[in-house]
Amino acid sequence: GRVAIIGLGYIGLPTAVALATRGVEVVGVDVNEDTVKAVANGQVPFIEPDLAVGVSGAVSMGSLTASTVTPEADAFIIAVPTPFLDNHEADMSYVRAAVEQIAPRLRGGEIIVLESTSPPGSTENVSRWLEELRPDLNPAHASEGLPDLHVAHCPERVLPGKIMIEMITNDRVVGGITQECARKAASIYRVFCLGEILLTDAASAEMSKLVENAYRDVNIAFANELSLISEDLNLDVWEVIKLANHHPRVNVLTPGPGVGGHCIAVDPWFIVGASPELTPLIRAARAINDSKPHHVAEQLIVKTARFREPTVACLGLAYKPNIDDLRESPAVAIVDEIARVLPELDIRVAEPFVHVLPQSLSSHGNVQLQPAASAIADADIVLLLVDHDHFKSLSRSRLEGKVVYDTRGVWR
Ligand code: SAJ
Repeated sequence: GRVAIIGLGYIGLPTAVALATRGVEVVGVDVNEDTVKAVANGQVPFIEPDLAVGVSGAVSMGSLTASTVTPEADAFIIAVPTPFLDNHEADMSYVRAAVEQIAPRLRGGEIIVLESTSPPGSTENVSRWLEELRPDLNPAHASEGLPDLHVAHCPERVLPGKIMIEMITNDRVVGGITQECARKAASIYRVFCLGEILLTDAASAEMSKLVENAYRDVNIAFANELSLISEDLNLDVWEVIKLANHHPRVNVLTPGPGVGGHCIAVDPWFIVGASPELTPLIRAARAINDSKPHHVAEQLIVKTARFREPTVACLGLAYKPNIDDLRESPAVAIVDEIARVLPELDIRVAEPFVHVLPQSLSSHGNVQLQPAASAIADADIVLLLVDHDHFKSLSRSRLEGKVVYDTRGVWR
C-alpha cells in the first residue's frame, strides 16, 4: 500500500526514507514548496548523518516522491511540528491542518498515525476531528456500520544526530484509540523497526513520550544545579560527578550551558499543562535549565572586567555537539545576551556547522563569525559553548595565557 507522510522535517523525512528504501510507496507531503522541490530532486534541506544518501537513493528507486498536496493513501503519518505557545500550551494548529488535508482523501479502512509529540488527549482529538469532518466514516468510536478508520499515536523518539540508526533500532510505542487501531498502525513500523513494538492505548503512548523527555530534563537539571553548587564551593563539578558515577547505581548526567532543542525544553510543559498542581519537580527542573544561559552570560561578563578592551571567542552555537541545529540553542542565547549587555565587546563566534550568523546575532554590530583557530588566537577569553568534536581536536596549546570558560567540561 501507499503511505503519505505529512511533514518532511527531522522526523517525517527519515521515516519516509526508512519505508521507501524497503520498497513501500511513499509520498512525502509538505506545505513548504522549497522542501518539496529539494526532496523531489533527491536532496535534503538540513544536515543529518546518512539521511542525504537515503533520500537520493529512495527517490532514484522511484519509491519516494514529494508533493505539496496530500494524496489518497492507505496510511497517513502526521509528523508536523507541535511547538509551544507563550502560555506553555502546545500549538496543535499544524496537526489540525494535516487532519483537514487528510480527511477529504479518506475512503474507509485507512490508518492515521500521529507521530508529533503531543499533549495528553491529542490522539483522541484527532479522531474527533475526523469524526466531525467525515461523518460518513467511523474513527473507531462512532456509530457502528460505517467504514472504520484506524487512529493511533506512535511518538517519535530518535536522537537528532543519530536519527537514521535510532529510527531502525529503537523500540517503538504504538497507542491506538482501540487495540485494533494499535495493531494496524504497528504493521507500518514493522517494515523497518528492528526494536520491540509495544502496543498500548493512545493516552499512555502520549504520556510515555512526554515522560521520557521530562525524565531527561529533570536529570540534566540535577547536573546543572550541581554545577552551580560546585562553583559556589570552588569545586570542579566534572570531577565530583565522575567520582559519584563510580557508584553502581548513580549516573549523573552532564552539566552544560542550558538545555536546547525543540523537545526536552518543551515537552515537560505539556505534562505541567495537564496537571498544573502536581508538577513542582518538573517545573523546578525547567526553571533551573532555563536559567543556566543567563548564568553563563553573567559569569562571562564578570570575567571581561579585568581587561581593558577584551576580545572573546565563543565556540559553538548549535544546541548540542556535531549537528547544525540552532533551534532554542542556549549558546545563541548566551552570545546574544553578552553582545547586548556589552555592545563594545569584540565577540568572535566559531561554529563549523554554519556559514552565516543567525539574524539574532548578526544584528549586533560586535559579533562576527570566524574559524575557531583564528577566533581563539585573537581572543583574551575563550568561552566553550558546544562540545563539537572539531573543538575537542584543537590543540590545547592554543589556549595558553587565555582565560578559559568551558561550560561543557571538554578541557578540564
Ligand atoms: N544536555 C546536557 N547534558 C546532558 C545531556 C544533554 O546539557 O547530559 C543538553 C544538550 O546539550 C542539549 C539538550 O540537553 O542542549 C537536549 O539534548 P539531548 O541530546 O538530550 O536530546 P534531544 O533534544 O536532541 O533529543 C531528545 C531525545 N530524548 C531523550 O533522550 C529522552 C530523543 O530521543 C527524542 O526523540 C527527542 O528529544 C525528541 O524529539 O523528543
